[in-house]
Amino acid sequence: MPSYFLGLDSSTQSLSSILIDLDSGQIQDDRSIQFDRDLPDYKTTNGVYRHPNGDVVHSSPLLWAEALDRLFQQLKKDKLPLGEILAISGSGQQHGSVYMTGNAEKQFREMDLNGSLADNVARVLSRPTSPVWMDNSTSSECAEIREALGGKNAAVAATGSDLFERFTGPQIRKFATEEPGAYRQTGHIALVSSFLSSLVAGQISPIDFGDGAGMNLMDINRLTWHPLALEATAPDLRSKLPALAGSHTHLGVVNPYLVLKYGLNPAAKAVIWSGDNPCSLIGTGLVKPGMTAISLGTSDTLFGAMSECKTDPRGEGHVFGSPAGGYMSLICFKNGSLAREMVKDDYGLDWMAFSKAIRETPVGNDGKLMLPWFDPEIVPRTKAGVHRKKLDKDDIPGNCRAVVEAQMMSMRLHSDWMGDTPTRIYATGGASANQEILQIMANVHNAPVYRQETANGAALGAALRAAHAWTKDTFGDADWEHIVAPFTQPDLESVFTPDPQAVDVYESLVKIYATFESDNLNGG
Ligand code: XUL
Repeated sequence: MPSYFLGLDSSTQSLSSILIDLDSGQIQDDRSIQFDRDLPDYKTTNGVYRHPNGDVVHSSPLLWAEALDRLFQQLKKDKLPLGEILAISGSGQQHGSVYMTGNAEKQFREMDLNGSLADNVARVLSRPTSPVWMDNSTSSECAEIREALGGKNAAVAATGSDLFERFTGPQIRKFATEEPGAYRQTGHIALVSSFLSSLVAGQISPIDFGDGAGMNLMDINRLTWHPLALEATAPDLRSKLPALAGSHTHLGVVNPYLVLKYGLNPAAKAVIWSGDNPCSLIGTGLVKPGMTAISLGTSDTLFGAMSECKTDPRGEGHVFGSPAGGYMSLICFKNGSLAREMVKDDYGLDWMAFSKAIRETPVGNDGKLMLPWFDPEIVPRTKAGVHRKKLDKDDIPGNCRAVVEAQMMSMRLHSDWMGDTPTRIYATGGASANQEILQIMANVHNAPVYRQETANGAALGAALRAAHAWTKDTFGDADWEHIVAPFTQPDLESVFTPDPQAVDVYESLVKIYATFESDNLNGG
């Protein structure tokens, strides 16, 4: 008897789903809807609306809701066994926030079947758009909350991270200050993950410890809302936030709206959603401390499970709750696929030509370097600006190699606080399909890189979380390693092994890169 679990991932540019069968250990279906391409009426560019000054970046909760309808329509049309799914969970781009009136709870419990999901959501939005993780417009709010918490170190100790522009607390403060009327009208604030979790569950969903830690509002040690952080952020904030809950929490059965419209199993469990990075941690099989993964998405992230809460003394990295219990460390580099795509598009290349350019250039690029800060960068924190050293802007292959080498060297430099150098790296995310990028990753980090069957580790992680929560609920216990193992075995045919000569080249180059970076950060 198959046992089906569905994982969804609402990321910056797409909504993906993965259907797994826990019995056979197989992925049954893996698909995506691209926001710009498949829902053009929303007029997004790379999934977002960017203010001309570049700092304000929003997206649309209606778009996310409509994508969910579209996806279920496709799954139904393609006759996937929706009526047999035992549990559903999901993953959302982190930090983004959705603002709804006090009527949202009633609306979600009694959804209008004649309207789409987006129609139902439109009735309860108190803010038409949602700031997302790419938004960089809250520096003054960050400074104010940081000061109220007692400075950077105190903020890191309290919430697991220094104040960051994209984190939800500073975003809420900005909204409350700039639009106090609309803020007062807001009865519920959700994260992208808890918003979509609410739609699937047909009730206001709690926020899980993984995604909750990306708000600068959660006490990272106690896993409760942090009273001082709430007070420093906005008035009456506690009453607008849902409960915090463990990532295994199930919220009852799925929304009858989805059962009636798409034929979902009425007994399927709706399991709380989490952030895309905590879900990718599970989707790459990192349920025990000591392994590192790199996700190459719109942003690049480097993360690993930790047994205890160890924070970054420089305040660049983050600690989030791990869905497998304990904690995870994470560093987020904003100029991930964003920067690779900029270089590719600037020179009118496709990905084949981009890869060919890398193959045809020497390891270390003859010392040609780039600081690829096409957008304001998160790590290291700096304004937008692409800087080149010994590298001509017209040197097309040189620029292709330089952007990837820079990304990998930056990851290596800024992840040293996590402890031991990795002995194995698991790669996921769209760009993990690119062999040239993974070979540079292996050489710069001097560790073998393993690639998995699906590049969509976040959706897989969500499906595995659903399977884990259902198993725990049904049998009283569930072993994480047992659940993830069949799905997260790396593809042994595609291991990228470090080349000793290349490792030597990067050993020296990374020092030169570090100086180039710090000179630029210091205005040099
Ligand atoms: C993590 C971060 C991004 C988003 C987008 O802190 O900002 O990785 O989760 O995927």
